[in-house]
Amino acid sequence: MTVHTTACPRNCYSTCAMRVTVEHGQVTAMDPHEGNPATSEGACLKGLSYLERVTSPERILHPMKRTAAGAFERVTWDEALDLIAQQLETARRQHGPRSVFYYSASGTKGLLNSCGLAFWRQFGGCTTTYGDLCWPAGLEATRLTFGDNRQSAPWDIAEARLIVMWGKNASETNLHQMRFVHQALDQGAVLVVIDPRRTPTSDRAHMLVQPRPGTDGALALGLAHLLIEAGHVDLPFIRDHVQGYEPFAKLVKSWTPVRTAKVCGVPEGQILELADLMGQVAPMSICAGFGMQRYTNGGQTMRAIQALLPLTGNLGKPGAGWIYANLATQIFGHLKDPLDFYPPEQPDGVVRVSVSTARLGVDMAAQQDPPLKVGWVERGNPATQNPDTPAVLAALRSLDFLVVVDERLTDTAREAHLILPSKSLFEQTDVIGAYWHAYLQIRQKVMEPPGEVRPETEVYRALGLRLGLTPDQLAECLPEPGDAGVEAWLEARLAPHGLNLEHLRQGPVLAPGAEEVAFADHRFTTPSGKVELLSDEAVARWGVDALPDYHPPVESQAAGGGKHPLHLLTPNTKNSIHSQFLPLQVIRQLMPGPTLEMGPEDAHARGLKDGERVRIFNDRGSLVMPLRISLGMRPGAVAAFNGFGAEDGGSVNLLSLGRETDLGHGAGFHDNLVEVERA
Ligand SMILES: Nc1nc2c(c(=O)[nH]1)N[C@H]1C(S)=C(S)[C@@H](COP(=O)(O)OP(=O)(O)OC[C@H]3O[C@@H](n4cnc5c(=O)[nH]c(N)nc54)[C@H](O)[C@@H]3O)O[C@H]1N2
Ligand SMILES: Nc1nc2c(c(=O)[nH]1)N[C@H]1C(S)=C(S)[C@@H](COP(=O)(O)OP(=O)(O)OC[C@H]3O[C@@H](n4cnc5c(=O)[nH]c(N)nc54)[C@H](O)[C@@H]3O)O[C@H]1N2
Ligand SMILES: [Mo]
Repeated sequence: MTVHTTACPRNCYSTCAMRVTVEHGQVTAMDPHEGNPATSEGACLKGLSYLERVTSPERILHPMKRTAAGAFERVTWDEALDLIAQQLETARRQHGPRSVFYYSASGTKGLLNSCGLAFWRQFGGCTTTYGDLCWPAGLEATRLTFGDNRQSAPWDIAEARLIVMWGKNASETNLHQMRFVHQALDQGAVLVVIDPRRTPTSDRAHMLVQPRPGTDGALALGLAHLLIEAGHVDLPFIRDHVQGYEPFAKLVKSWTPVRTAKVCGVPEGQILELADLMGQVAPMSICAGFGMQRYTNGGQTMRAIQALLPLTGNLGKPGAGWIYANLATQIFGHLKDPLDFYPPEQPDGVVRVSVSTARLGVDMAAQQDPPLKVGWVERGNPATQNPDTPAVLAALRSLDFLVVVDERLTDTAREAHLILPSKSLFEQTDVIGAYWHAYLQIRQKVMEPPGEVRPETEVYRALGLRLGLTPDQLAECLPEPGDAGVEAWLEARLAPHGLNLEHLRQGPVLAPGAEEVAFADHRFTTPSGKVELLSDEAVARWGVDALPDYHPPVESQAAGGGKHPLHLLTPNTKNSIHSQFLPLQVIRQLMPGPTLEMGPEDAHARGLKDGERVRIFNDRGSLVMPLRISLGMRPGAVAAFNGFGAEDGGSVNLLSLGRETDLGHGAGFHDNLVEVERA
């Protein structure tokens, strides 16, 4: 029996440190690792379900090729690699390397992920995506306002007297954060949750504000109006550290409680009460989730919310500030700069970055000179996770040849001509960062991959040899073969930061720039050196207003009237990380399939009963699933979790359109209108 330090590499705030026990080559136990005080309770149920996930009979253990009849049959690695090499060579010869499309998303964290694109550069180039499905509107808003995505240590929120959980459902998506929230509450802090849905995060909330989806920007402007009018502003802080206060104050003059209440669909009294809390209870932490930035106005919404902190002087102090994303661990270059998500003004000449990930299907189809011929998907499941599923499927199906690297048969893998098996978190060593805490962690190889599974780096090496890459070219993009090669590759990247693998094996290590209290230095790396309520860069780069004025989201404007009057929210659940974990038995027991949540008024108006099957539809598509009537749902809004696929009838992006957010090239998933009827 051996015990190893490792960490969960899923795209999740918590990024838990763990100790795993291995007996006879199999993981038999997963325990908390005290070296990461942010996640000291240990892994969640999903984490514990790795015991099932890595040995699941559903796991793909060898290459599989689609037959003419549409089934998948096992092939050898030699057959698979020969076939891929031949397809790639044909595409490159006939259309040039940019006819190869490389798509990767957020399936796993790790420095070795960068080998993918590095390989395609050596191939001669490829076409790939820009933007991100997740958080870029908020990242860019934060950068424009504060200069950088810095945030205080996770436990600092325990010092807050007022916590505003704004569009974040931490009880499900960052459950380790709730421990520190509970500490604050136990010491008398006030918790406000702002979400159109009542979620478990509001179980101990003093106030739940349920705005009309996509109107949070207006709510923030209305709150700013009241704070300024009541004189609840920190004028010395504003004088020294804020740019644009005067024009901002002028803008919010028109955001009276009456107007704000009308736009947001929130009682006027609640807005007054919240403004009072913000004006009188300090320190205040605003913990912003990703919910309200998944709209076409999401970036400006985030800027408007951020303004409430400098107005009230809630920056750079313990228990105060903006909690959105901590990029302290992104020290290895390729993720450091949120600008990486944007199309480079000067493409590097080899890689064409021309497909918006929010518009994946439509943009793929639009590629000419050359058109896309061969696709390679790894760490992503675009057939369920990207907006506008029909366009995504059409684009994938129009390729001559599609390779998907995954550990199970996802909706995307079903579209592949060839599926390659992927490693699990226990089967290759890597180094991972996080975006809530500031710990760098090792994700350790603790067992041999099962079956014929090979890590991506080994697959690329074998493919590179077939494509005639020279030893120098292979060394340029990949580690040397085997575990020793991977470790040497990682050491070379850690060394410049004074780190090494042995150190990480002892336990999580704080990133060099980690801060206890962000912005305590009052250093804002914006063009003016101040917090920018007014941003010329926002205008120049994104063509939005210099002030975070409110504009309704494109589609939601028509809510209430018309044939599709309901907002469809498609949030995340504690039971999955997007499309991952849902198929496991242990998870199925808790969540057997998709459901649609609807408030009693909307259900009554449609004559619908709890538990019956309903059809959710708009002009883009329809889905059928059981209805769950919930007192916690705001009238006019319904919700179904994202992550389920076609087989479960829960592929929610059949109903969404690929619209980019106003800042950062994100995806406006929640700006989505539907109607619901009995199925
Ligand atoms: N268990 C679990 N944890 C996860 C993930 C997961 O899939 N499962 N995913 C990880 C990733 S990649 C991400 S991006 C994060 C996301 O973490 P969160 O931001 O917490 O999650 P979301 O579900 O996207 O959105 C949060 C809330 O926003 C609400 N919301 C929707 N529209 C609006 C609006 O207009 N205004 C307001 N105020 N609220 C709105 C939704 O109802 C939802 O409850 O979680 C990470 N952690
Ligand atoms: N409607 C709607 N859609 C959404 C969202 C929403 O709120 N609403 N949220 C969006 C957000 S925030 C995000 S982050 C995205 C997530 O979108 P994706 O990143 O595409 O989604 P995941 O389901 O996490 O998984 C990707 C795939 O990676 C595979 N994978 C895991 N580890 C590895 C590995 O080591 N190697 C390889 N090759 N594959 C691996 C998994 O098996 C899984 O099939 O979804 C977005 N989609
Ligand atoms: Mo995400």
